[in-house]
Amino acid sequence: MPVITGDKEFFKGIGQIKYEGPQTDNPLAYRWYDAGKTVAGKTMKEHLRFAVAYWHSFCGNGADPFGEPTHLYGWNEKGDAVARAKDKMDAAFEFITKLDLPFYCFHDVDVVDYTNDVADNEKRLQTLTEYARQKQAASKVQLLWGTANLFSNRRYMNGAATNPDFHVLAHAGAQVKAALDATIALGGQNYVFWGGREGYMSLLNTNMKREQEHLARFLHTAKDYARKQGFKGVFFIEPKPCEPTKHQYDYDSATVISFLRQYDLLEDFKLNIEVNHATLAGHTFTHELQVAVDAGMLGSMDANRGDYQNGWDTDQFPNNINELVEAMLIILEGGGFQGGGINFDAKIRRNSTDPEDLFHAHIGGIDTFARSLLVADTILRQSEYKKIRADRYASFDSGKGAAYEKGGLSLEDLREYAVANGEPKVVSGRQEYLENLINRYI
Ligand code: XUL
Ligand code: CO
Repeated sequence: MPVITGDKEFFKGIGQIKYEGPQTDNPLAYRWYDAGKTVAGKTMKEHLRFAVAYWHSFCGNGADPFGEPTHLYGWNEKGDAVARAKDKMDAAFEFITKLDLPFYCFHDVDVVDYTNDVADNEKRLQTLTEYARQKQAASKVQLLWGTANLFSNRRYMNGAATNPDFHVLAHAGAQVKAALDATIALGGQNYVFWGGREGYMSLLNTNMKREQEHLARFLHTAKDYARKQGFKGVFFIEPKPCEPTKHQYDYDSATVISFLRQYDLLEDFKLNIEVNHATLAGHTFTHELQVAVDAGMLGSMDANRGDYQNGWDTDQFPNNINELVEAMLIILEGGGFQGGGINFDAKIRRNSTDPEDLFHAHIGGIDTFARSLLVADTILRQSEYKKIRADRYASFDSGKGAAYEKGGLSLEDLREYAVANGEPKVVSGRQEYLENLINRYI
């Protein structure tokens, strides 16, 4: 049931979004997302764990570096900072409950405006945390993860945890403490670190080794505090190679995993993989997912898509069924998310100005994921997809190949085998066959 506060309805004329099936003509209904439907042993709701991102949907206003706001929705307009923040939260919970989604995610500064006064900010966030607690109780919506925005304030222009000035780092610590307190008070299931300013613009003024050591120390300090407060959730690092900083330390999945290993953080931290960050790193989204799954580190996902013709983080809503089927294959085979879910870190375009556009964007993304889940599950159950890949490695399943895998062959043994068996056969990788197989099941 939608949660609407008093006579304040922000999305007038839009009721509860329901599953109506693929045949419906209703653009404000789900065609594929049937929350209670069981797929591969779990409901769709349990697999996908959708979350709405507070920052894009309730703080973004359509402004870009060249133009003023275009999204004039009427929340966050009247009264002081706390009154405006409550208004915005009313809008958020109305929206999330109309979509019937289980989760939301926020940065501290999304919830309520921050000033430069640490104690004032803490007070404001506590007030809104209490308000959110009531909203959560009334709606059953939960917090998937919280985070602190350590990149917008000008004090972070040279980094937060990696700032060369300890005084700035201390402010980052204060902010993370308050954001952790809020996350814990709201029963948040996870906590995210995205290091948009943790990196460098020029090595000429940067001691990279020292900055990375400071980053690790900061993560340990934050983690120790949260554990002391009883936080049982997972910490996520969200890799991104650049933007806003020229080079960011959390470059991609592989880089982050080796950083966590080097600094003894593997036990508490996993990855939050974002589609458009993967492509900025020169990878496919599926590459980043597979690296995370193979390391047992797939925590969560920030869902969006980039633009094929330009090179920045456009954060568009996901709508590509082929790409998401390939992603869902990896997620399903990998056993799903560890702690996290699918957070729509995506924004409607500057010229999508109707409140309804926010619904169309989310419904489209949700349905594309739900449909991809169904297709991926069918491929895994009914097709020869897994067998074809397994068969490619069959020469390692027995005989000398198996002995080699176990470490039982020397370089001389390899030479002997090569000489005894002559030239290997030419064997196809069958890529086009597999691509067609995916399309066949869509
Ligand atoms: C920025 C980004 C962030 C993080 C949270 O590219 O993805 O919104 O998800 O700080
Ligand atoms: Co993100």
